[in-house]
Amino acid sequence: MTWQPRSQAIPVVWLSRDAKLAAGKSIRGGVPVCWPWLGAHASEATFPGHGYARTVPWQVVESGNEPNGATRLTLRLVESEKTRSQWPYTCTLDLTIIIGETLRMELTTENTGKSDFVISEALHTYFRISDIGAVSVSGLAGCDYWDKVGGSTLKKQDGIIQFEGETDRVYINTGAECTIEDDRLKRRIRVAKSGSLSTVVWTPWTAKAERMGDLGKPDGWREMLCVESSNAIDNTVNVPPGTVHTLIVEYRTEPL
Ligand code: TA6
Repeated sequence: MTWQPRSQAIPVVWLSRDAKLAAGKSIRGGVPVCWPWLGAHASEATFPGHGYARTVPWQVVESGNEPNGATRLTLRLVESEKTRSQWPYTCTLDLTIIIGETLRMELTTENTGKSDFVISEALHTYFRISDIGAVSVSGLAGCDYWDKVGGSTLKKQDGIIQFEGETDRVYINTGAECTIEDDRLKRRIRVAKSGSLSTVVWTPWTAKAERMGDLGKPDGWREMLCVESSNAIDNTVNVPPGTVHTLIVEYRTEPL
């Protein structure tokens, strides 16, 4: 739900002061696991947005210390009648978190059944920034993206990303590392990834933040920015029987 390496005076992964920690409710902040679909379900309007993984119980299957002193934790999604009713496939979903001066997360889908299935997914990470008007994101110049604000339009990124309003973009066909440049906090956050060909960049801005109501009054939304390593839209992933697919992120900070 948050991450603050010892070298940092404030968290790198943000948690809303109005986050609601209730069973079945997604947490506003941290790293929501969006799986086995990102966004609305393709056909079932009653199924939860961003899949069910982030609102069902997980169990700890392994924990330990890394040689460099980091802590390792592996969680496994617990299947149930409910999950099987929304996802009729035999599979496991594990999340390995290695937390220390860097934060590494490995989201592993294993198809233990007899038929292929297709997933879309994201580690929907909320990063702590000084102010949305003072940061930029580099690394996606030249990439195609679906602009989700006011519909869905395919565009191409020109240079760095700066923010002047609601921004909700799915960059496609890119394995690129992104960097959040934060002049006021004098820090860079590097967002490296593998097993991911999409990156979502999102800020709700004023009106959507008001509607959502859990980003922290009066303008907690200004202190966060989502850069989500994902596989979505053109980059959904087919997982054949007996195979494993892993999406990996690694976050680190650097002084600016
Ligand atoms: O990843 C961006 C997005 O899809 C936005 O459109 C916004 O809905 C955000 O996710 C948060 O979604 P949530 O279901 O957590 O409220």
